[in-house]
Amino acid sequence: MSFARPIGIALMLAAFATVAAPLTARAEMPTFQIVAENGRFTPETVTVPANTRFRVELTNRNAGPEEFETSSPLKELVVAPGSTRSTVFPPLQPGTYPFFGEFHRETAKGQIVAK
Ligand SMILES: [Cu+2]
Repeated sequence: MSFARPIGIALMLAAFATVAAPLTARAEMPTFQIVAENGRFTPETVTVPANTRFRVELTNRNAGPEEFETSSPLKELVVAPGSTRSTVFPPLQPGTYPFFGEFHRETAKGQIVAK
């Protein structure tokens, strides 16, 4: 059917216009995904640009809640099992910033390295 194609394209463009604005806004800030699973974080080392705001997005695949935490700068992000939440970090000086999982302190450890 010859008319189906233009309608399909129009629908695609409409859908794209709806989705494009939030995607563009998110793209402006570097975002780093961390997965909590089996009481650990993956990856355990996250390299971020120094002196730049960035977002950490934590997905929790543990059976229970996890709290992603850094003491410098102070950040606490509680994530329910099966959920993803994010937090924005301020610009960091070059250096290493440890993080840990409050609910799996022995095993859930990592570091943000700002370069
Ligand atoms: Cu805490």
